[in-house]
Amino acid sequence: MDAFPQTMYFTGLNAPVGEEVSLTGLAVEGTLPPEVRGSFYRAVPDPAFPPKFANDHTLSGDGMVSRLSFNGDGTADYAIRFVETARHLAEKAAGRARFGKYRNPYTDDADVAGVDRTVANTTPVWHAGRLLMAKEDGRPYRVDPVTLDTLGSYDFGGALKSETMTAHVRIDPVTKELFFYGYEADGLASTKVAYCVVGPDGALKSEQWFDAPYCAMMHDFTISENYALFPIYPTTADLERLKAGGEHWHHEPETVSWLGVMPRYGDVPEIRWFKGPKGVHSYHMMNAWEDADGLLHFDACLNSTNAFAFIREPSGIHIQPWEMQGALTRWTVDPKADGGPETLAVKETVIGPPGDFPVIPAVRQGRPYPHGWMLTMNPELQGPPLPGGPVGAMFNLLLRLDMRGGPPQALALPPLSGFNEPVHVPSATEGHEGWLVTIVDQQIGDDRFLHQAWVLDAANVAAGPVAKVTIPHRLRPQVHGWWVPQAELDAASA
Ligand code: V55
Ligand code: FE
Repeated sequence: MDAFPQTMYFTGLNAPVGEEVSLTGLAVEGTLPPEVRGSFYRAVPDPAFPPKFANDHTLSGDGMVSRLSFNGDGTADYAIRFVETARHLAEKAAGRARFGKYRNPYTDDADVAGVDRTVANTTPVWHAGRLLMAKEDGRPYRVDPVTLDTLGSYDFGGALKSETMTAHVRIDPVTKELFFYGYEADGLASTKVAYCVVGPDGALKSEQWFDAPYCAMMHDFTISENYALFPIYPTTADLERLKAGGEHWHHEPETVSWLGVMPRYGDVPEIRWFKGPKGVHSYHMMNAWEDADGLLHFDACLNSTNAFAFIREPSGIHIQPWEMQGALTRWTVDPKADGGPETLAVKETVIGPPGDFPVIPAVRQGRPYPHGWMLTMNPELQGPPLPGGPVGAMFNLLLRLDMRGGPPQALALPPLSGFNEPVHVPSATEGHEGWLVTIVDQQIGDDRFLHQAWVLDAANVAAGPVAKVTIPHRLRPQVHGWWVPQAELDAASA
């Protein structure tokens, strides 16, 4: 196309920006807690060129990596750069899009066949002193955490066999190991999943492959102290459809979901499959944990269908956004129960509201957790939400959930404002819940937006921000972010 399509994916807050900037000395208003010292990295999809196809969407945008640094002297710095993926460089060289549909290389220009087509646009992952920009359709790109220079595609020093690595990794707070998987590990529409454990030194310790029950969009997973848990929801891929130039994903309302459970350090033949309901889907899990009886609890932001219209519609699912049902949902299983996939099933309990972008403190990963935070839509909003993001409307209510049954706490935004996913910043003070940092977007005129970073007391989000930084540049909605404390950045560059 000669111009960006005038669809919701490319207009308003979602209008492409594509400028690389570096701004220093931004003023922090309010009282910045001294503990909020470090960098907030964000993955921001932003297409450098109009797409080949008019029905393109947010998930195809070139990855940009952005850094908001809190300097410790009352100022902040902000920078954003493209990840120089092979794909971005190939398109820049031609001055136009050469790669076609989302995750369908059969729709690419012939002369880019074989070029790595990932856009590294989903999560900045920090582990063992390395910053990786990850997207589930390929291997991550390593980026310099200070300059944001792209250092190249990353395969754990040649050790990784999988062609893909998920954007949703889990880090054990005690062992500091990195747990991840790659699906479609050996190619398009494959059922092969690579389950990987990386030591605290960054060395890949194990990579084991297994077959999923079918090729599903496996966006996120969880670990507990003793298990790895792989959810399979029926958003599926088909090689023949891809070869015919179709969409990578169709959602199948009549197909069952599964939860695969294996001992974290076990062998893949030990995976047990528990049946879940038909047709459901979740992008993000809050956590998983084991109780005193050895039962496993798996807490996910579950929806009655796939949350993305660009997946539902080609699947023939025509419903309005408000017809979707969702809830923070717990699946409980007994990992030691007798039986096989014919008899084992999850026990489902609703434990929270609809919404997405669940956040927990890193120290609670895989453990019981007293509080969790997530985003949702405010049912009492007196005015329009802010159009933007991949579903077309930005979340406008931040919730702090008491997982032990106490009342939730909320921070509501006014009409035409939205939250991006917060990151949690730990506190060194015993008993302090820490802080949240989140970018808030507000529409202040026709195609005019105010973008601010808000710092919130995690225990008291309802009080509103304790500190704010206005970022004097157009920001596109982020996908995910990561907080890196200054001490870890200093240690990595030493
Ligand atoms: C998601 C995002 C992606 C993707 C697949 O938010 C799923 C979910 C930004 O890219 O490729
Ligand atoms: Fe995600």
